[in-house]
Amino acid sequence: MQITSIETFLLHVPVTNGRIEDSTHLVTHWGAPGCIINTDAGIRGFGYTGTHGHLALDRILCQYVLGVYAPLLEGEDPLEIQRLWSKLALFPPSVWTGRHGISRLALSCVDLALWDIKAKAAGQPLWKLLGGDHAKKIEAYNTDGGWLNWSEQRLVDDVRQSVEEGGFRGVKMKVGSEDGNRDLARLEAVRKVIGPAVKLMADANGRWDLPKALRIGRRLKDFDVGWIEEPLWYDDVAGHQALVQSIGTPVALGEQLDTLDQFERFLEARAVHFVQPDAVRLGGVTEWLQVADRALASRLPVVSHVGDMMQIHVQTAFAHPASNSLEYIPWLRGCFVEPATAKDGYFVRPELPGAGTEVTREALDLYGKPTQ
Ligand code: 0YR
Ligand code: MG
Repeated sequence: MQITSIETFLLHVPVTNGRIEDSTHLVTHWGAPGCIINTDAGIRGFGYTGTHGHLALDRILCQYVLGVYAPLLEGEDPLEIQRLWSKLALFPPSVWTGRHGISRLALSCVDLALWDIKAKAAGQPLWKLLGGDHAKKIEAYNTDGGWLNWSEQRLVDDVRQSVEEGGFRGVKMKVGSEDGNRDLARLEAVRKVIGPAVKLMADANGRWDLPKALRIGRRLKDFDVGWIEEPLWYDDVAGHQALVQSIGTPVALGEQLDTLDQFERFLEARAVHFVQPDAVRLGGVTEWLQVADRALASRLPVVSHVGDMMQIHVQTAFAHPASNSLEYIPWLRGCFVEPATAKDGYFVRPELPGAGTEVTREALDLYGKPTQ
């Protein structure tokens, strides 16, 4: 098989209620810049990443795929993913201009499209191609709620609905308010409404300094918080290590890390308990698998961050033994041929051949933006 051409696309899809906030981000649209890799076999591979919908940055991303990576891919065999991944990731002119950030996101678009081709060529969903487990149960916890810009009443109503109507066995809420006591009051209110059986996670999105994280972190066990996510600045390994040794609540992180090497530093330091790789911020499924294997070797659970809005991470969850639960955020669900679905608190196993990344024509028409 040969790659014949590469196209790019860009989706901007409104988030729930048009605006959400955590302690560091304000998001109105989820961005999905991506690419379609065409082959001489007629198979088309779809890959994309996830952004906060900044038009100029999203266009640079599309341009990176087209201008830098497409010429390196044309004429190549798309099934040789490891070789192509190295060819792109280690492309000599990009040594100083792009090993992280935009180049990594662009690499993930390409990598997902290549895995989509490989799985379609095999006539199997990706989880099966990777040797997954059809009988496995992937627990869904709801992340689309608990936003920091919501009042306590709205927060409480929302988690009640998630549990009673949505069937979720876990919810995540944002913390990292200016006033730490506001966070504690909201945690108390939420734990009260969901009762002791439902899992409760808290996400500070990198907002606290170590003293604040220690003060609030020590209180989290009062509300049986399952993990505190990104308590400190993203790449502060020593800070997380100190925190882990001082509070009783487990620490989760990984959504801002974009290489295996960064994960290795946290794992070596034992500064993380729940490992949260995101295939669309790392260099795709290829590097996600490396991180997940590394976590497995440390006997730590993998709970992916879903910048892809679940499509690829449902596949990797069914594929990988360390990954048994996943966050639920439905913002992009309407865009895919086989949308990721949770039912009665568990993810439904994908059945169509491919990586689950194929976008519908209708979604491209409805949410598509010009890529330059
Ligand atoms: C805005 N998930 C997160 C929102 C999310 C953010 O980016 O989706 O809160 O990335 O922390 O765990
Ligand atoms: Mg998070």
